[in-house]
Amino acid sequence: MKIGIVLYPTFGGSGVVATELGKALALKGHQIHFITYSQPVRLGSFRENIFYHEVSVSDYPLFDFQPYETELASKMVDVVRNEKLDILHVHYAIPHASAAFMAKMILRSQGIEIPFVTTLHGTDITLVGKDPSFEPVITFCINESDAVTAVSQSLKDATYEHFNVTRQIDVIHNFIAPSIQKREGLDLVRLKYAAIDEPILCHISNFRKVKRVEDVIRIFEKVNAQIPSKLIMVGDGPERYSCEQLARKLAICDRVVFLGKLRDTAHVLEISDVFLLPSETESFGLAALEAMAESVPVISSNTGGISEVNKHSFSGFLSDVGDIDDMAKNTIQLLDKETLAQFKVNALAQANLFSLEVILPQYENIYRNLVPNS
Ligand code: GMT
Repeated sequence: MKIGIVLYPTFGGSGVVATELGKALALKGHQIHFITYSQPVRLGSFRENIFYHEVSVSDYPLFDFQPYETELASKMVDVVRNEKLDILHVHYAIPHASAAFMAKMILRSQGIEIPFVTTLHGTDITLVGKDPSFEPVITFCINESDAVTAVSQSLKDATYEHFNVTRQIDVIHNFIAPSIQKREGLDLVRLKYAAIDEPILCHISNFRKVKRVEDVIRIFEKVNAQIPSKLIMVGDGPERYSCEQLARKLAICDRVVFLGKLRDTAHVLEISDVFLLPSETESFGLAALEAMAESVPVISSNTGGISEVNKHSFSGFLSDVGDIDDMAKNTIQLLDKETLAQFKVNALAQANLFSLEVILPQYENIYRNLVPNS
């Protein structure tokens, strides 16, 4: 099948899922055409069956705001027509599903029928979607999609709750991408960050407000007071500065390392003992799944879809949003040597429920239902 994938190419979870999905489909022999404004972070080097079409936004002086959605729709029309695509799969409702609808209508006027699948990832529904000014467009483009998927049951429920959506939504969870090559000499790498008996706690995100990164620092301060440890913070975003300030104020900055944005976050997870994800809202929590796939148990909030991936008292612990005392208490409990060893095994077992082998066929079924003769 020839599939066009439209995504945000940045460090966000939706872009990671869309890119890894495309790479996995390409390995199975599908021809994949990524359409977006810059090379997706996880795309990597030359691969068979993968093509990338860049949407360039012209800088016309008359416009205060450049019309990305229009340029994207035009690019979709061009790629569908010239590459003879069978289907479009857009990740994120706005502006991708609305641009796909426009492209579909333009192509129909030229005698070409193209179905499009919309995958809802979360912030399009839970945050952006709650801004009433977006509501009519989001409702319309979800209802006009030929198939809609959501990354958790929780997100599916939220979509029905906040929008007048009449079409069926299928839940297809996030999945684990094929793992990276394990590094040699991990113990030596680990020693660069922590003493031999010091646990390493880790957080990876885009440091948006919704991630509650200051909670990460406060949880760590409490844990470190009982069990001397290290905290590795990966990523960057609007809350990074206040987080660094907080670490200084609490006089723990010699125990906290801010690494900034990294492509291969799995290398940090390999040397970590516990992953912290205290988010305000999280439709699924891909970062938690990626941690568990590296045998790292997760201390998280119990919001949104996180409880569909992190199992309380098995792969980690869940607490109410903002309950840093409970999260610190759970982390200390988890750092007991035997408990940690058991939870590491459990975390990997839990992550394996979301393997590519389980999830990929669910997307292929959706495509096949819409393009039966390909
Ligand atoms: O979490 C982010 O800030 C990025 C965001 C995105 O839209 O790219 O991630 C969302 O999609 C991921 C992939 O489906 C989910 O695993 C994340 O939970 C979700 N983020 C939120 O709901 C905050």
